[in-house]
Amino acid sequence: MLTIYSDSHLLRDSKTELFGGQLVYPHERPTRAAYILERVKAVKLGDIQAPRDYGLEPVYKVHDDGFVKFLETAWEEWQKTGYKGEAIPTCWPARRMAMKIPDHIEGKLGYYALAAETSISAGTWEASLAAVNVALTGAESVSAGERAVFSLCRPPGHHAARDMYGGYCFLNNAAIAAQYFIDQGAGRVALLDVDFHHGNGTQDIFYERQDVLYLSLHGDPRDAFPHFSGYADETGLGDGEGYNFNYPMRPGTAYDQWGASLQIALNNIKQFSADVLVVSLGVDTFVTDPISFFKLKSDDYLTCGGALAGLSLPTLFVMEGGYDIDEIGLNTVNVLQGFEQA
Ligand code: 6XA
Ligand code: ZN
Repeated sequence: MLTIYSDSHLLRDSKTELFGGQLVYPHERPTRAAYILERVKAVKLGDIQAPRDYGLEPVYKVHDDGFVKFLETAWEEWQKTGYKGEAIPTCWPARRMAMKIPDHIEGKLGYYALAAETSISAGTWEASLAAVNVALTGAESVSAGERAVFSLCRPPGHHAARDMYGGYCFLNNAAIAAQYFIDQGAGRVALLDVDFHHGNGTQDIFYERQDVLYLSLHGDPRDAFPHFSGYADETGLGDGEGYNFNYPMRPGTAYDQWGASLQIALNNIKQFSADVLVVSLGVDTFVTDPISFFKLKSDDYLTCGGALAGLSLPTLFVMEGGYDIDEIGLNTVNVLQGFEQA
């Protein structure tokens, strides 16, 4: 399997994550991608290619103009204030307040952030845009006839909505890739999200559409981030009604139950008769993940990859989360090898 990778992810190296009331070194850190790449090489998964540059047009197809411009200039604006730390939002347009975009960067951060753990730092914009190019290059290779491609994106993307960032995500790599497939003539794209967290951003982007089916297996939002999205009764709106499937699961869920939900999701993808599959691939479902509560084992990722291959669809894997860094390479590449060996 071909892997798309760029060193530009190293530009995203924030020093602060607001976690448990402390500022800690972020779980979403550069060594994640380094360890995955190391495993890709160790098992000789296939060629590793650098991304091409697609510019901003594909980004604007999925994200709001003002949001993109905000991300592009946020770090510069923040620095001009003279604040010493990284850019962290501290106030929001909460219930019954004005939904206006303020001029001051503090206000803009609150307007565009969906959570406070994700600091904006030097290089964040450049790395986020590079991750989009990694996803798009993978999508172009799949469009050109590759059976499956792995886009080793970092930072991740599935929490990034049309006009919101957070949950370690800025631009929605998988959604931008799905839109690219549509623009290349795919009639129906299935976007399956197997990261531990609900991809509220991807759901938001395609919620009123029936050309992109979104399905997500995740920690029940009653217990897990993003808490305010990912319930089973969120089924789509308008034209999109019936084209959004959430499978929330409780703390302690192991592969017996997780795999059963996966089978239901795969059956829904079959019924949809998708032309192409995009997988938002997170391995924070792993038993020892430091921020999650499922109990998947390393071998389960091989089984999962095999099940995905059963759809017999051209497939783009887009990297999302996973924070047990010692095992992230093994677990991620197990999905890809399970897929290839099926
Ligand atoms: C913030 C948790 C962010 C989760 C990020 C993630 N307390 N998303 O892995 O898939
Ligand atoms: Zn996650």
